[in-house]
Amino acid sequence: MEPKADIAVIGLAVMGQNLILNMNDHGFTVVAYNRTVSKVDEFLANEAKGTRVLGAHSIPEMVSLLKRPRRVMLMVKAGKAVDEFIEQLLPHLEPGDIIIDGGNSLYQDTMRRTAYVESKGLLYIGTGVSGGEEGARRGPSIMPGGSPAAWPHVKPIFQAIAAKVADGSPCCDWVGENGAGHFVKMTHNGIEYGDMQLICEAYHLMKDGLGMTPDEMHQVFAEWNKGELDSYLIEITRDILAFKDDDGAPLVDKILDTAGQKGTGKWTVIASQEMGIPITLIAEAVYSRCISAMKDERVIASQHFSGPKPRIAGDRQTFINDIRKALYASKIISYTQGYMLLRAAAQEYKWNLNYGGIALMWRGGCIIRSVFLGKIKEAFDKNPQLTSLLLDPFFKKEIKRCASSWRKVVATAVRKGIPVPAFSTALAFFDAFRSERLPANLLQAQRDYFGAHTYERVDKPRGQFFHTNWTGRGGTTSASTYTV
Ligand code: 2AM
Repeated sequence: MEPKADIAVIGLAVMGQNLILNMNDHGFTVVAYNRTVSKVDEFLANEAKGTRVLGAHSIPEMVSLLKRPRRVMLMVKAGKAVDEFIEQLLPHLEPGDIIIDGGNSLYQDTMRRTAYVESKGLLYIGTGVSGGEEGARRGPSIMPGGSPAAWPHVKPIFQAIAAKVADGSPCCDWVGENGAGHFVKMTHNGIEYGDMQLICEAYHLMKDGLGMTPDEMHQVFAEWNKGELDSYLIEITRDILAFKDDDGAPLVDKILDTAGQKGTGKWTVIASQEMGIPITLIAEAVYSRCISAMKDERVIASQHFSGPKPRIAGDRQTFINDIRKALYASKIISYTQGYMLLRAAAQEYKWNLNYGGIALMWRGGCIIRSVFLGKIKEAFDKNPQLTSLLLDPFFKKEIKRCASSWRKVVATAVRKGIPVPAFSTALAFFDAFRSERLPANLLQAQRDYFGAHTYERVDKPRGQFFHTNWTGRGGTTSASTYTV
């Protein structure tokens, strides 16, 4: 019998199962396989009952069911499970076959695996898949990178199952070579951390500063979701605030204030440190989760220190509007920083990233999907060489429109003792970025004073380095210049 399956999916956790059902809905024949083989039969007897999905009980059986070139997608835990499956698959596949990793793998791992699998004559794709369970089932955002020759064979499946924007464009396109897809997915997750933290700071200000109830805040988020902040995360926040526990009280108030994390935010910050890119807002978002997790220490500290009374005087609606603008301006900064990171990575790894295309992939299906990303797409469509989102005429105008509210919110929060690390770091970044002159002249003097690290001068051409014997005691020898 001719093999008839279009693709195999290994890994029957919720994301894998939902992707299989989504592929099935779009007319593809999928073979399902899992390390714990009993899950294959369970899946066929339950969720996949009545579908075209085939089950395999071994890798050779799975491979025998696939059309050529064979497409095998891993939806397993990131890390060693991916390497183990690659090793198990290689003896059963042939040159030209394609291994796809759809998990949240670290981009450096994907770079290594692409080179390794290509060295065996096969093709490799590492792809971000975002949208959670619901996205995987109804249309995720898919961000594939790896071996370019693999893309034409995977494109029809991925673009069929991906989310679509209003004009029908799929939220999936080729990102770039080796680790580019996973790098873009990682950056997406970092931005997601930032978006969530910004919403939490707005909530904190409304709750403690304005003394609002969850129902009142529900109304505010419902209103915000009709304007420039229209997005999935604002929408779910609206719904969370209205959700009642069994006793009729708001559930959100009963949830312990300690945040978890799985590491993609941290990876984004590590990458930014390695590349010297200030993604300050994402970094604050990661650290805010860390502070939240120090619950026991916070409880003790709260008994030692009191702060100002948090209640904010003045017209409530006016301040709510100020918070909305502060959130919006901070969000513009966060995406500006995220795109700076993408640009630096493209340069470092020689990826030809399509920045407007990335905004389109994030426009629908994924957790950060929003109307705002449509505006980012427009900005890069108008000017693909745009170096900073802030310099796009639309975003420039928006930042200017929001600036005074943004300052008012940050200043008020500081006076009232309400922590707003993401709002305030965004504002500090903006003020630094728009400064022709920063105090780093003094910093360079300090470095030269204690370490003879040399400095450049404002009255001499760039690239000439000077050393001063600041104390009269040191020598005239400078340390060789280096950058960190
Ligand atoms: P399992 O059902 O056999 O545990 C999410 O955890 C998915 O990744 C599941 O399909 C799980 O398979 C798989 N998985 C996790 N760790 C694995 C490993 N070390 N090797 C193979 N599959 C693994």
